[in-house]
Amino acid sequence: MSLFLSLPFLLLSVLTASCSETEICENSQKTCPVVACGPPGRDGLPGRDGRDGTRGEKGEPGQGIRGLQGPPGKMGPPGIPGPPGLPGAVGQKGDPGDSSVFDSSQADLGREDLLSELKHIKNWLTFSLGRKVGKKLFLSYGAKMTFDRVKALCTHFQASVATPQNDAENTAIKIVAKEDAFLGITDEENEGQFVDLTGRRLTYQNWNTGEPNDAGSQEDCVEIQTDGKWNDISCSKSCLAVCEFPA
Ligand code: FUC
Ligand code: CA
Ligand code: CA
Repeated sequence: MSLFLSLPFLLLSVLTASCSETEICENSQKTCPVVACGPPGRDGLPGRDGRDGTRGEKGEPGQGIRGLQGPPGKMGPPGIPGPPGLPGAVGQKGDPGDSSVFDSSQADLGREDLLSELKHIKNWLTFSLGRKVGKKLFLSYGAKMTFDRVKALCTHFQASVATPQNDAENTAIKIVAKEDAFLGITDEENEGQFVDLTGRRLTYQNWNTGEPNDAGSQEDCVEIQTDGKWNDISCSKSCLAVCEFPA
């Protein structure tokens, strides 16, 4: 074979060799026309991260050292005011007044108007706070204290410790007192002989069954229970203060 004749064959051989060694067969249309594709290409780059998975369960508590104590909490509500103290000593006599200073034009209300206004205010107070029976107005102080303190409190307000003299008064005290309250009755002087605070023997009584029993030989005061019945108790127990006012 002459060199001239063998040239096309030689060219085809060179072409075939270069194609099978260098081209990657990605697209069937780009493949080499004659020779089959070469070995598989190298691995591509890794894909992007997937989406977050679902939340796992709560872990066990840690065992690290305990944190510092937090700041103190908010202040609680104020307590109820204590009973007023005992009245102080009477002061010295003041200087005489100067009637020329009095300006009658300032006295808008006449005596009648003032009395009428006072009556209204008394009615409001009785309606909202107390119970009136005859000439007695019963008012609760709303706080519990020993018998001595109840006596001092009622005296301070020019009143007496509530002392029922009939069923109507006993019911009024029961309504005013929302808890067990002291009555103005004791047997401190003579055991078993109950008297009011002026020393008079009782003309009305409403003892609970089995009372008075002087339990523990220490019961010389009297409480009215929420059902209106009476029980003798220790004077150092704390009960509601209920006073009776002249009305
Ligand atoms: C009854 C009363 C006492 C006391 C006691 C808890 O014995 O007579 O006064 O209240 O109960
Ligand atoms: Ca007694
Ligand atoms: Ca008793």
